[in-house]
Amino acid sequence: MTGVRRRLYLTICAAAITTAGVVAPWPAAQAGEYPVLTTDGTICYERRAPGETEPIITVVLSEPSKDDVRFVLSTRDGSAVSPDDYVAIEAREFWIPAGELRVDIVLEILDDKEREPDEWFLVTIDSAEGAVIGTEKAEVIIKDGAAPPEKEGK
Ligand SMILES: [Ca+2]
Ligand SMILES: [Ca+2]
Repeated sequence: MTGVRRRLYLTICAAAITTAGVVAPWPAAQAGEYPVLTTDGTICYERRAPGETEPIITVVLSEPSKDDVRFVLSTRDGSAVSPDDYVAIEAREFWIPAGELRVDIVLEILDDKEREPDEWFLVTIDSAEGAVIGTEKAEVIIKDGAAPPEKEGK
């Protein structure tokens, strides 16, 4: 903290003591005020059958907000690497419209035609406006090849 910012902080703390008698920690006050933004990651296959939808991750709010909630989302390479295994998302802005609880984000997973073990990469919520970030990062697991056909008569 720089000298000026530290002095400002101390001044505000002193003001809080005189007006309220106690100093409430700021982040806790915010956490009660704003909904919490989380994502779970997902497990998907690198190859999709014809007609099968693209894999998605869902970002959800703990409760609806009266304002749009905006956030910036990125991906980070793990054992899965962009652009060989998936298409990276680089600090792209998304939003959940006022009154709604979720947004689906489509992932572009790429089939490299090589046999390999499961691979993973991370999805991170870098910043948010109008919400507190509950999940800073979540894992996307890419399984090799296509999903096995579902057995019938089960
Ligand atoms: Ca791969
Ligand atoms: Ca593969």
